[in-house]
Formats: sequence, C-alpha cells, structure tokens
Amino acid sequence: MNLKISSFAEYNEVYKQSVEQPEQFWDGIAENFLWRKKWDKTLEWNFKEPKIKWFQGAKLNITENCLDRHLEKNGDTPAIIWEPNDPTEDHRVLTYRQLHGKVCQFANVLKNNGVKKGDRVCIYMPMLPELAIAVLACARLGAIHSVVFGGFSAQSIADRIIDAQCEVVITADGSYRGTKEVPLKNVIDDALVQCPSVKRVIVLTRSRTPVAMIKGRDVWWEDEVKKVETQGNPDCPAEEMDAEDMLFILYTSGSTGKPKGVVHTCGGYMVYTGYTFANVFQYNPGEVYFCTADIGWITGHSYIVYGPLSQGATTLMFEGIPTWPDAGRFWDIVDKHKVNILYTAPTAIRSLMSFGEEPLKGKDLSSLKKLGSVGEPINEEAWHWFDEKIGKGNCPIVDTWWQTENGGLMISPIAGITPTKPGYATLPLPGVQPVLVDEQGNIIEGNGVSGNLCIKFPWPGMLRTTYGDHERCRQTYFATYADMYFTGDGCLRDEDGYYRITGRVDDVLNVSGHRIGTAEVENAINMHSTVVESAVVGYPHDIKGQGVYAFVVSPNIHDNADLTRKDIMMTVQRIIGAIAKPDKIQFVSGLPKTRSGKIMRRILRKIAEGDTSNLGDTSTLLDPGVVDEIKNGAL
Ligand code: 6R9
Repeated sequence: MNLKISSFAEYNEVYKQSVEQPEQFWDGIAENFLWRKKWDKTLEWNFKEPKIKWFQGAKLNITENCLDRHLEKNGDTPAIIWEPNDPTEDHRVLTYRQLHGKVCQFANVLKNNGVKKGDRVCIYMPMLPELAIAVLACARLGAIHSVVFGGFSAQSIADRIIDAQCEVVITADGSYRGTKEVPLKNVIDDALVQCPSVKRVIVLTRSRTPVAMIKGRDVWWEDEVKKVETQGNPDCPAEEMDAEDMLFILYTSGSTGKPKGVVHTCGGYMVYTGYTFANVFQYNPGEVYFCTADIGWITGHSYIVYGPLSQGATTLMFEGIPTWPDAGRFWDIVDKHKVNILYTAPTAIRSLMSFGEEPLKGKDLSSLKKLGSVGEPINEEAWHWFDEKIGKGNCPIVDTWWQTENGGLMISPIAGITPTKPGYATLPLPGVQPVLVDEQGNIIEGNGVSGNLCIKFPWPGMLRTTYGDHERCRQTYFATYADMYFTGDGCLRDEDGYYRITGRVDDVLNVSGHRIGTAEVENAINMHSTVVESAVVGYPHDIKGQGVYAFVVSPNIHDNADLTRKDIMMTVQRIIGAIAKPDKIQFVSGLPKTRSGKIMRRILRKIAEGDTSNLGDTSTLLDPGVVDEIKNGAL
C-alpha cells in the first residue's frame, strides 16, 4: 500500500478503511518500512490495563530505517543541515552516508563506555548535529535515550536521571542561545551530586566554557571518538530489536506530581512518525524541511529526527533563537537554505509578528511551499499573518494537534489536500478515532458539539506505559473514561465535522508551547522559605499563549515584596528551570477554599484573566472575604 495520500477523496477512502479494518490498514503501511523479521500479530490491546502491542514478533532497528536503507540510492543526499546560533559561523551539512558513519562511530564510543541494549542514557545537549547523532547511536545499540531539554534545571535533570536510573549522561561543555551561554556541564555536575547511578559522562566541546572533568567519570566526546578511530572499527551493526522493545523515554508534565516518563517503543513509533511525516507535510524528495522545535521536546524527536530521517528527507536543525541577531533570523535561514517546509509554533509566530514587517524586507521566501504549526492553539490573527506574510497566500498551513504521549500527529490537515480553516486542526489522520465525551463519559455524537477529547482505538505511535509506574499511566490516561485514552484537551467539532482544540481542561498550562503542570510550579514556589502555600493558574498572554499567575501566601516577607518575588522566581528556576518562572506573583493573605479545603481554582482563574464581573457562587467558601481582597489586589 502506498504511503502517501494524494487527494482529498483518497483521504476519505483511506480514513474509512483505517477505521473499518485497522489491522489490515496498518499492515499495508508498515510494509513500507525495513524489518528484519515481519510481525506475527498486528495488534493486541485493551485500554483497561492498558496493554497495547503493535507488530508483535517483528524485529527491526529504527536506525536501519533512518540511515542504512537510504545509503544505496541516497547516500549523498543531505540528511541534516545544521544552522549555528551565530550566523557568521559556518553551517554544516551531513549526508546520509556521513550521518550513518558518525552514528556508527558514536555507537562504538558508547559501547566502549559500557552502554548496552536496555540501558538508559540521559542526553542534555545543545541543538547540534551531535545531539541527533547521540540519539541515533543509542537507538542503534538498543539503549533507551531520555533527552532532557537544555532549559531544565539541575534538580529537574536529577529527578529524571533517578527515575530512569540512567548510568550514562551525554552533554556538552556549554550551549549558545542568542547572546547567552548556558553552562550545560556545570548544570549536569550539580544534578549528579544526587545521582549515584551515573558512572560515565561524555562531554562534547561546543563553547569551551571551563568545566570540571572528574577523573574516572567524565570523558571528552572527541577523545573517545579518536579512540574508536584508532581501533579501526568504523561500522557498528545495529542491535536487533523487538517491535515492542523500548526506544525512548521522554518526561512530560501532567496535572499532578512530578513529570512522568512517557515510553515509546521501536516498531509502532517508527511506522507512525514516518507515515504521518510523509503525509501531513507531503514531503517530496529534494525538499528542505525545517522544524524549529528543540530535540528536547517530542516534536524534535518525531519531526526533526525519526520521522524525516525514516523518509530520507533533508532535515534542518537550528541551534539559536528566532530573535537573535534580529527578528529576521528564521527568514534568513529560509532564504539561505531555500527551505520548502517550515514547521513552527504559534508562540514564535506571535513573537515575530510583533516586530512588524521590517525583518521580512529583502528576504526571499519564495522557496516555501508548506507551513506547519504545533504546540498550542493558533489564534486566527497569527494564522493569517503566517499565511499572508510568510506563505504569501500560496502555502497550505497544517495546524497539527498531538501530544508527547501520542508519538506523532493525530488531528491535522494533509498539506494541500485537506481544506483548512484558521484555528482548526481539521480532521483526524488515518487510524485515529477521536471522540468527544461529556463529564459523565457519554460519547457526544453528531456535529456542532464540544466536549473532552478522547481517542477510542489504539494507533501505533501511542505511549505504552509511564516508566517504572504502569499504574500511573492507567490512572492518568485510561481511568477518567472507560475504554478510552483521555487527552486532557477540550475540543469542539463544528458543523462540518472539523476539530478545533480549545485547550487543556486539566491543571496543565501551555506556556510558549511548553507543557507545565500547575502542581509542579506550586511545589517549587512552596519550597521558598517564606511561602506557606500557593496556587498557580494560567492567564491569556499575547505572545506566550498562556502566562503563569501565582497567588502566594507568604506572611513574613523578607526585605520587601519585590525582592521576595524575585527570590521566589529564582526558587522556581532552581527547582524546575527558567521556563516555569511565574509571570505574575500576587501576595495574598489566604486562598479561596471550600469547606473541605479544596482551592477554588475557577475563581482564581477568572481573577487572573481580569474577569471579575461574575465569579459565580462563592457562598460555599470557607472565608468568602478573601475573594474581595484577592480581586482588589489583582495584578
Ligand atoms: C506536540 C506537543 C501537548 C499539548 C496538547 C494541547 C497542546 C499541541 C496543538 C495543541 C491546539 C494544536 N497542543 N498541539 N493545541 N492546537 N495544534 O506539543 O506535545 O508538549 O506534549 O503538548 O499541547 O493542549 O495536549 P506536548
């Protein structure tokens, strides 16, 4: 069966088949990939435990799909184009042959350092080709990677390393972001004070920031590569993996507790990311594809590394930020590398939009053919600006809805094929069966309705478990509604059956496209010495989509309120990372609570939004007076 859909009529037909005969459908799609041994059984599942097994009995290695199988015909095709933070520094191009060589070489480095199938490896690196190489080298050996985004704090890294019991860490001395230098290795050193499981740290040279290299534990990437070169073993045979063996762990925030390690497995994830990449972006050979995400997030895993490479695409990696040296950076990259497909986030679009059209002057964007958006709802203004100013009215926009737990795109237009509507993720991709449910769990049929978004049938890219705690996986995703995967998102289905994601219905915030749990931020704030308790809610923010608003009870402020606010920010930065710092901190004498002690977030959300006209029924509150005080002190 052909991987790529080529018309809307074909989409409708394929979709129907994918629902009526899902196993046959995915059998046909999976034929397009390289397997060492085919599967005995396509699917076995129940959402009760949950237990989800795709392509059981099949053997493969995802890196043979992403690298080896392209060598014969496309060995000289650029696999990765890397654009540095500083535009005056040279860019780099790695062909499939070169990337294959480097992955094998680094896999041998890992082997020399004791890494074997099933081991967990933490990766904390800048956006360099070596990050992709490290990820693929782990996959080549069957080691399970756990990439941690470069913006997370030492404490967050330690939590993740401890949870996964990683024995090896791969990092760099430092990374560049605009004019800032981030001392990655120092952050790792702080984290490792708490992590006795780590036996080896491999450090890549990037910024040459002075770093502590601990004897017996820390080694330089470059030295280790040299050793492999002198050993003269350039090749590294790929480990044979079972379709359901773990490929990676990626931590993500939920509404309670610490981030969970979402687990993806080899076979289904490969098929799902490859299939969705080829279709949604309608990738054609020779096209240059630029996804602006960081590999530290799921978008980078699935749509910078695995999806594009399994399809033999040319994927562009960018080290820097959209606004340095100026707000024309993305457009310079598009012009310089003749980018055909640009996949970015609404927060970046809104931020660049705010600079007006000046940064676009003199930039040739005529190579662009397709545009994509991901991470949060895209407002109509940003959608139209993207369409008109960047796509010049000629590029279809794919607004792709999906989550870390999904592995790949779920509800999305197919570029140039699905008629689009601003603000709508449009229709489910083949194999995806979305349903809207009411609070009682009843499925809401028909169109022109809204509810909580669930998926009622498995797809190959879905999470299998949360690392080390299967019960938590069941509880979080499969217990709210019987026999359904609950996304945590609210959604409406319009008269045409088109889906529009309206945002999270749980206590998860989406700040600049990053998922942040309110409970996590509260825990961090509560660690500050003067804080008694706190409540965190989101509020609409022009650029970030959502901002973080913290109501904090801190009766004994040290120095003054402003300094204490800064101290609290620093505490959050230490505990989670700069991405979770509150935008606003309001000191209050108490929080609005019900008689049973539950914080009434509904009221706090309204106050944070600046909508205090109708706070609803406050009579059930323990101390209704506190609401007026909070209302009057709102920032
Ligand atoms: C891929 C990714 C997932 C949450 C998800 C939803 C929001 C993502 C969206 C979108 C509206 C879109 N989200 N894409 N909301 N329209 N096109 O972002 O994964 O970091 O796990 O976040 O992001 O709320 O539940 P992740």
